[in-house]
Amino acid sequence: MNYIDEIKARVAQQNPGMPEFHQAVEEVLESLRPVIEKNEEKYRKVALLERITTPERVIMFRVPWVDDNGQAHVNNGYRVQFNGAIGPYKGGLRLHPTVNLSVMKFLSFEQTFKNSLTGLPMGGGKGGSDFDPKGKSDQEIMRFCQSFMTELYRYIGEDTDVPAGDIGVGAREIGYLFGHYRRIRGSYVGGVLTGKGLSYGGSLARTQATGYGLLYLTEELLKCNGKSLKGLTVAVSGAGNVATYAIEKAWTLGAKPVTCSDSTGWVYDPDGIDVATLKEVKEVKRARLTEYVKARPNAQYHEGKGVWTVKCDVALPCATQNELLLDDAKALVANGCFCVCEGANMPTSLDATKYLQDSGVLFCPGKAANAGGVSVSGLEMCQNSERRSWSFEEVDNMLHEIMVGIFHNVDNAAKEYGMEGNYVAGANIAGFLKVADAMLLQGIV
Ligand code: NDP
Ligand code: 2IT
Repeated sequence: MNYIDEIKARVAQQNPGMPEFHQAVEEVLESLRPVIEKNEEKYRKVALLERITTPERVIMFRVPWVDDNGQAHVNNGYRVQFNGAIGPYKGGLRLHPTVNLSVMKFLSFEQTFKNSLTGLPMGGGKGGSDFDPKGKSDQEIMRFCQSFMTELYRYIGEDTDVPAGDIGVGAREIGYLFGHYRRIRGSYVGGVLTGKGLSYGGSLARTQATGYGLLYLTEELLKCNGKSLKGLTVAVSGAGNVATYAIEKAWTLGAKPVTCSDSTGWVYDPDGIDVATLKEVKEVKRARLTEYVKARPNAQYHEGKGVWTVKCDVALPCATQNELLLDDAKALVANGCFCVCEGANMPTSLDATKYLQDSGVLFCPGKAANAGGVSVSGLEMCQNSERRSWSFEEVDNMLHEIMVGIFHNVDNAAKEYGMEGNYVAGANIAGFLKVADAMLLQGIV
């Protein structure tokens, strides 16, 4: 059997019942065929693919907490430290009822290649819990975060593993996590978390970074394909951190974002999504999107799925994994969509990705397109080590430069391996080569 098929079988056998992890590994390994063919003997000898598909460490722990009525609850806590070859493990924490070991492994595996693409010295990690923050009071969120950190603190550190936000973890949660870490460590280690508040070591532009970065990369991709964002209609899914700032930057770059969605429904606003209303509903009130349409009489609210049935030129999935399936891809193509860039991690299923690529849609995978968030996290770490802070404009300019750089790195890797325009292959190959090189140089570890 060839090396790639052997590893795919190995991953399937060793990780039963983990479909998201299998999906992520499949996507990466399939892209690597030409690279592995060239180097098979060298990689086999040092079990490189076995090691790169096996996390260095998986930490699982109990998270007990007490609700406002005095009732105790228990959730599962995770941190997967997937690959530390090029820097301290780095990646977000997700709080969502769908979190399980498969989701944690897929996210930390993807993060390894994403972080490599940023050009910054960061390894891949991810963590979180199946705790559902919806409907919880601030006090309940705080107690949960403190209990979670009581276990996690032993495994993290500014040179070891640096968590940040992801779904369900924003400024409020990072604040509670940081406060508790500082208390139990008895030491102020600013660089142990990123996405911190501006008053205690956070970086300007981190909040905006993933959404803005997604648009910077999309703009560059379109430019290099003889197109421009100006005047285009954009469909966005999600209504959280990534979606909100993607919508904001789409407007700035001359496009018109017309949709957003959450886990219960989606909104079509023919006048374009109003960013101030969206922020008021989601960031301030933490309410449902039904509140958005109350403030915008021309907008329509639809229950359930369906955001990809809207006529658009560009689609930006910014909610969660496997939210853009084959039928959605068909609807997008039928409606004339010619560009899909992933703001979320693995939002597009494998068959949908193939359909989009075969239909000539410009498709950029999340590990390149949403790398702006972790890039500015890397810049936050730099500022923390230097004990200084850069202006919004300085960070935003660096973010722009990094995203343009990522696009060209990905584009060039695809060209070099004879797959021009296949940005999935380009991203996987470019991300892989740096990590693989570091692993080869560091011996069997
Ligand atoms: P948020 O928690 O801020 O927002 C998530 C959004 O997605 C919400 O609108 C949420 O709706 C919706 N959503 C979440 N889970 C589901 C689900 N199972 N089905 C339908 N809708 C869902 O998270 P972020 O914006 O930070 O993250 C969005 C995506 O971007 C994730 O894939 C994340 O991994 C990725 N990402 C995030 C980065 C960051 O810096 N934050 C960086 C790079 C990638 P509801 O509120 O109703 O649950
Ligand atoms: O998926 C991601 O890249 C993130 N959630 C951001 C991770 C980070 O460390 O900023």
